[in-house]
Amino acid sequence: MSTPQTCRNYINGQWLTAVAGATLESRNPANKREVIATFPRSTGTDVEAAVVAARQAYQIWRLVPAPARAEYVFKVGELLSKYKEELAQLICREMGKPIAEARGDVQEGIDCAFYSAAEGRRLFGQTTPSEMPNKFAMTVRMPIGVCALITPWNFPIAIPCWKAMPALVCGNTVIFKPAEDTPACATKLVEIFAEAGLPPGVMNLVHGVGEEVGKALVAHPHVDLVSFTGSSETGAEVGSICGQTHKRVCLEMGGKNAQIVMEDADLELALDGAVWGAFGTAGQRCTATSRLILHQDIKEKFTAMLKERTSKLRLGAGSDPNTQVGPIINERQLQRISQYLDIARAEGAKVLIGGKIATEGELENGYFFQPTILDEVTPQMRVAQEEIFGPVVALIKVNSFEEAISILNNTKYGLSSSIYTRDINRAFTAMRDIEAGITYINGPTIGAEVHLPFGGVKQTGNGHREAGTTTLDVFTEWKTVYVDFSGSLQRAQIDNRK
Ligand code: UN1
Repeated sequence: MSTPQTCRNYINGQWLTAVAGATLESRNPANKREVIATFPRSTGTDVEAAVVAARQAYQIWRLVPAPARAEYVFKVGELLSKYKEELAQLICREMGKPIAEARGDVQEGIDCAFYSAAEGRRLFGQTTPSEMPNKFAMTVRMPIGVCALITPWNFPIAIPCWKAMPALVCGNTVIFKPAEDTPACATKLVEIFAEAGLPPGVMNLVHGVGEEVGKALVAHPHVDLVSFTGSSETGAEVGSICGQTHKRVCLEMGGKNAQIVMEDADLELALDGAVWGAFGTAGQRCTATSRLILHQDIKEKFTAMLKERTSKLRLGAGSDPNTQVGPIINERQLQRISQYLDIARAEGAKVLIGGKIATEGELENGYFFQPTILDEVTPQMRVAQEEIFGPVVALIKVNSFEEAISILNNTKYGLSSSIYTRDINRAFTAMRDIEAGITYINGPTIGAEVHLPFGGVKQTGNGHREAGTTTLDVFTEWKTVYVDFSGSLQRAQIDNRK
């Protein structure tokens, strides 16, 4: 066990302890005795200092040409590549995901850096003809100001990158509030931004508890935008506080993603997708497959195949290259998953495999939950409606394609979705009729790429899309500019009409 790392806040280019001095610690979820890091339990005073720094820096940063701003982000991408292995090992120890997935988490950050940096030389606006002669009209993107980025622990590098990189290229300054479970990952990431040479105050980091630091940031009158990824419950609070002052807010929240397997599907392929979608990252992705909607003709066969494959999954610490399913992030989440199993049993679902906290051998030292399949689930059950965020998948039997789509849509969420079929007509009909921000045809519900829009419909989000070019609409405001070069007053809607 190595010595715990001491994390600090990063405000106005300086590494600082919290003014009130209290600290918290993060632990290895595969070995709860191992403290990974201590970090400041910041208060409103630290938030205030970060907001002042970010506001001041904004007045300079917004005037740096976008291609020059983007060069810093490009440099961050290079440094992320340099430190990829070190970061992946840290993710493994602090968040718990298997090492290959941890490398993927960093890779997503690298991809996002190069994609966002290239946008610095575009940030396209529009020109549009005016209705008046000798008048020019254009629409340009303007930065918004100080952005608070509140991020979860499940992608401790990728998700902060999705937010911070486009925010900075667009000319905003940033205050990053990472999840309490992954402060060391966040600190290393901000060290990299600092090493890239960003001017003081452009990127700030404030550690602490969501209820304290997150809330103070969201409510602060000089924070102009909040970008939040997390639970729907917290997202609703964030949204309502922002609503009081019409603060810009981008919310990415829960999912209850389903994979449909039709009777004509390639079952081996659908099986690979289901196992990866449901149990990858131990089901702790907002895009995780938590429902499998199976056509009655293949239900029995597919269920047997799934059970067999699930029984062979190797649970363990993420640092072990043989591990396929890592730990659950903390005790609270582990208990939450366990409670959903009690609910499932009480509702009449059948636990086909798994269903318990795993404690065999070394697993006892961490927070592990057995990969679990719930059978005989009906669409109204809570386990078919609520996000569990663990390695638990619910099987629902259907008689037809139409029923499959209707059950898939029957939740308050709408993030990711998937259908396995060889029928092109059904594939396109599904693409049209599924109510979700993302639909995969013959692929699992996880695995979004950074250069495409990411987000969901219904209660998954509030209409925004991160990633892709759509993220620019989150981090900029449109300004419409009219230039009248006629030298006289031209009255729109009046002087050009008889
Ligand atoms: C999340 O779980 O919040 O599509 C993001 C995926 C990943 C991102 C997941 N690229 O599964």
